[in-house]
Amino acid sequence: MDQKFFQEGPRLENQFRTDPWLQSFLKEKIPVDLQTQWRPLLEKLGADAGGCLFQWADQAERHPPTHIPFDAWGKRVDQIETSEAWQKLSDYAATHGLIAEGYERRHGAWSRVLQMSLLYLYHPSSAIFSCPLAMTDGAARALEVYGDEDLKRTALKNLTSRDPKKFWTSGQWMTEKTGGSDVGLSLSRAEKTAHGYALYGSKWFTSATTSQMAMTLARPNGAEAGGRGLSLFYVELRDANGDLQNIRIERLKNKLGTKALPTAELELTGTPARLLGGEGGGVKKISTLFNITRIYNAVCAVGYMRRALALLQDYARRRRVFGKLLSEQPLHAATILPMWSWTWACSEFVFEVVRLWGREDAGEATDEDKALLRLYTPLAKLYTGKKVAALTSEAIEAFGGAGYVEDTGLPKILRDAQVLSIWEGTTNVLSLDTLRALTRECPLSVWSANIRQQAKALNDHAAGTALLAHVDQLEKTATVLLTQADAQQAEARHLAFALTEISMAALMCTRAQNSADESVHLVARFLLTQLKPFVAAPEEHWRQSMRLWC
Ligand code: MFK
Repeated sequence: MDQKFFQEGPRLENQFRTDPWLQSFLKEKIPVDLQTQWRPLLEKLGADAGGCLFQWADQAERHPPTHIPFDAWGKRVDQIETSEAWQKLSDYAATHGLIAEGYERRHGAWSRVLQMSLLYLYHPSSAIFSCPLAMTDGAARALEVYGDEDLKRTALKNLTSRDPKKFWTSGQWMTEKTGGSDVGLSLSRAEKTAHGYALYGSKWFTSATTSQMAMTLARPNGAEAGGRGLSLFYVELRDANGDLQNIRIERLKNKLGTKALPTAELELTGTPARLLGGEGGGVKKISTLFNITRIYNAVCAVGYMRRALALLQDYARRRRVFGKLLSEQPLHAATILPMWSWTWACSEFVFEVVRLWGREDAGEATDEDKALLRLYTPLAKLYTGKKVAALTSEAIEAFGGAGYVEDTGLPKILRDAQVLSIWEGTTNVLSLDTLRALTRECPLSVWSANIRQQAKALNDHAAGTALLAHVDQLEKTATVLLTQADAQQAEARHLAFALTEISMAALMCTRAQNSADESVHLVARFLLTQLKPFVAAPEEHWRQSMRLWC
């Protein structure tokens, strides 16, 4: 071999045009007139994801935010400086309607599908500007639901603006030292003032601290303990002079990844706030936000899975080893089979959630749609959060040593992907939320009836029979499990995974029925091979684990 050999690195072509799943989904699931209307915008996002967005994201990563607590004369200023590129990512998001598209509702019940397709293309080249966008969208929805007319005319307009000069982002300050998971333990207090409320307390994880506003929780004096005693508040960070309103920034977090995103610890020292939707019920009210950020999380996860595979596919077509291109090696093909299949399955499932969300937003959701949206939101978040970390790990391994070297840009994907199983609720918290959904808004019978209906409509009788057997098995086991407090908790993750995989298989088999796309058929067949009967683990195992290892 030539001593001057240099391996060509992976290139990113137009990320819309070259995305087999998104192209196929658009063609087979979206009304034809909308496809025609959407294509130019998606083409642009796809081109920019491998162009200007990619470059800005790289610059933003190279110039992470800094916290300047004091000015030269000792005055406390608490500035967070971010890069120019970070601002460009924000401006781009506004101009291209990354939030606005969901609220203008130009495409009726399909608006969220377009909006989330834009996010899917934008996110992997955004240095996680997608995180402020997620919270902004959640806040916009919370203002639609709980805001008064004044906030709808002002803050909501800014959050959903396409004008970069008017566009606002929002923070979501939920986590305190007492708990990211058990939010009801929050210690922040709200005192009534002549003009509203003043908030006091520590917020331990506040991302997008450069936002103009935030949604947060605090307990009014005398309110009961727990989540129901908390209230939801609207906060504007700065006054008319640009000074922080009784907010001290303690420090920026030094995180494993998401380095361009400013995440800070804050102290609220009498921060003026407006109550949203009356006192109490704070956890319930803020679930309006976090159910949206969880959908964003899932869209970002499949966006990252796609990005890892785009890079790997291009590389495998350039990398020659043992006399052949990597792309021509059977072991490579076998290795990427599950990676591609799960990416398709996850993408299809996540966009089913988005479709249901769009129907709910447009007031077109049936009771079944609403119930499934409630169940599928935690499932999509928890399942894709886990898969993306495993898949990006496998993908960087396929690059060999290059995957472990910072300046290839590959390790960053793995680091950033890891946050997706943590942020907005860990896998276990989301598994418990799945139980909550099953005991309240979406009884198991609603889910099983939906899957049975899909299975019975299949022309492929073998596939239909297999799906029915898995639903029967799951329902039998889970019905008993859901009557036992400890056992249902112990099995919650296992149950959530099984529900997701059966739902994905049904979705892909249903699509395969009328699909001309070979990949759809391959993924449907692959998924059927992956389903395992849902059997609860012996209780003595986790009880012993608790005794020996907890
Ligand atoms: C991207 C870069 C990021 C940078 C790094 C970030 C690192 C991570 C930082 C973090 O801390 S992220 C963590 C964010 N935190 C969360 O996502 C919260 C996780 N915890 C939960 O979701 C818990 O399940 C929950 C706080 C909701 C449990 O609280 P409770 O008070 O014990 O719940 P409870 O009593 O079951 O429910 C209270 C009400 O809310 C009930 O309604 P009612 O009042 O009508 O009875 C529930 O039905 C309702 N509810 C709870 N979850 C819901 C929901 N309603 C709809 N959807 C849900 N998901």
